[in-house]
Amino acid sequence: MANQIPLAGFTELPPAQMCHRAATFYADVRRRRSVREFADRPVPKAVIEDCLRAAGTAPSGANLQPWHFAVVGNAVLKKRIRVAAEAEEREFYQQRAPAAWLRVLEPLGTDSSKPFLEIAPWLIGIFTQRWGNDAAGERMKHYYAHESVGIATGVLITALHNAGLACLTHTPSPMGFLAELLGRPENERPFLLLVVGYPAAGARVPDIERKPLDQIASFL
Ligand code: IYR
Repeated sequence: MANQIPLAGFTELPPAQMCHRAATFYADVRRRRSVREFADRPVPKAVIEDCLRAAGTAPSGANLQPWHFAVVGNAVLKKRIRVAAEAEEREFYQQRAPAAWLRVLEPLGTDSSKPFLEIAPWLIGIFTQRWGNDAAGERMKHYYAHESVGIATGVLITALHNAGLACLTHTPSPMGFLAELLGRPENERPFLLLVVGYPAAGARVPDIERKPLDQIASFL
């Protein structure tokens, strides 16, 4: 059994405060929207670093922490990513996407043009490490790698929103070009590209709704 230490840092709240905090948190996160129109204003690197630290606290299979965040602020690299992503997206919208897929995307008003990849100050390429190396240098499978990276990404998105930033979970498909442009090793697969910054002045978003509680949960 691993060395066990006392659970430090857990704080139980009185019920009234617990209710208040749960309601306040919901009221805050429900304001989050995926944004596709970004301002070109800079965002301090230290904020991104702390949000990534928060993401790195996510639970993961066997605590193997099978994620890598490749952060891009460099204009030349952002341009390369835009060019490569738009090439894939043109293929997607013009040929690859089945009609049913295009139909559900219609309300979002997306197309193959992705100027935000150059305009937003930060792009975060999120990668899943499907395997790693153990202490002896042997290849070691990462369990629940995809689930773990999904959870960490959710923490990251929430941390960015909490810091007063907007983001977009962007999934140019296929994303193989990202691993290549960002020089990631062969044990990693791109999970998604998170576009981060301030919304453009007057940014607009699709008029969409979230399912109410009784449609997303059941109490048995
Ligand atoms: N990757 C494309 C298409 C797209 C797919 C889904 I699923 C979305 O929720 C949004 C877009 C694009 O980024 O335009």
